[in-house]
Amino acid sequence: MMVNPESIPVVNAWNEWDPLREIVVGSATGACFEPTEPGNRPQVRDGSGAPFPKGLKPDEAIARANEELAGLVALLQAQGVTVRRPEPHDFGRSLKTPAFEVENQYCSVCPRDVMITLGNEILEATMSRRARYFEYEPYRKLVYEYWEADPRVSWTVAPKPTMADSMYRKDFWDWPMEERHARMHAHEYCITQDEVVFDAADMSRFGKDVIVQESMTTNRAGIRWLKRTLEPKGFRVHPVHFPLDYFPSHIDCTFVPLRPGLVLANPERPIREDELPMFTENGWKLVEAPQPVLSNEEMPAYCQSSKWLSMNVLSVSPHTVICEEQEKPLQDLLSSLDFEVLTVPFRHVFEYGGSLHCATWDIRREGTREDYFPSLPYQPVA
Ligand code: DAV
Repeated sequence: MMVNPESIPVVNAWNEWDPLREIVVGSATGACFEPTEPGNRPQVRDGSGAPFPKGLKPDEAIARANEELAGLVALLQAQGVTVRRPEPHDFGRSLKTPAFEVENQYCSVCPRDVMITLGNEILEATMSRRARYFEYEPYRKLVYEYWEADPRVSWTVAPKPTMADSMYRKDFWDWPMEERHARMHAHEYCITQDEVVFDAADMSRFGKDVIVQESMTTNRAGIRWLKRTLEPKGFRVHPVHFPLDYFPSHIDCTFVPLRPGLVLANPERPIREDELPMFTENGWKLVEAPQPVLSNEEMPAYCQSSKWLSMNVLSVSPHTVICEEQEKPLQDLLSSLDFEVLTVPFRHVFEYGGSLHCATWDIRREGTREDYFPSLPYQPVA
């Protein structure tokens, strides 16, 4: 295979902000409601206590989300970005493994949750929920294509956990709020520490450094696996925590880097005090996101994510950010920070748990691995 060694590798993304060349945008086709399982207890948001729907999403809900996803595709293409889409997948099919059964799967709206590009490597996460066990499948054809196209591309699949009952802390969902507050520094959530568990969306890339949030979807064993897998390849992996988030899942509504030296931070979820100096002592500034336009109560009834989907923005370059169309306060803040702000309607995608960052997986950005944290204490592999 002939590859120009001077060219950007087919898979190349070292951070969240370098100029974007190629990206995967999710699809709502075939999506189902997420089933209740030990790692997830979906609830209808209207407070009615109505049972959460099961099975395939209605055609209209899928069409509305697909229309907005198509709008994002068009916007990215107009910016000169190559856009790829997942393969169709039968999410309505039940799963049965030696350790668990689940009545249906979920969707391919949020490739970010399962797939991550770390430099020239594609990494498939373990995932943390039964209904998402096979969620890598809609992306495998693309992975093979990229892997075949350029010998500089590597591909790693994390060990699949059993997702047996023993992997979960069953009573987690019933803890009263006072107990959650009391336990907030223990960082014990619905998954135990017995197996390696992580979702890709708990990671955020800063060149040589990758931060990983400990959460309902990523445990300490998962972070140890990431450290031991990535550090020999020249990355440094840093666990991070946001103690006031009692239901943490995925870092991209909490701590969002926009360009070298600047992070968009969730004002209700400050980073743990001892984890802040890594940023401040290396010249990084945290700017607080404004309150979202919708309150948690006003989010779509079947959406399981918080109002902070507002800050789930997608960077096209260190100067250009895509923001949800109605999030005017955030758009104004970004403009005041000298970003060109592009907007796209995306409210109907919220029902699937994500916004612009969640619904994408960047394959290729310009740039190389940089060290944005030159003054870091030595951290041996844990
Ligand atoms: O704030 O609810 C949602 C992230 C979804 N992938 C939140 C995090």
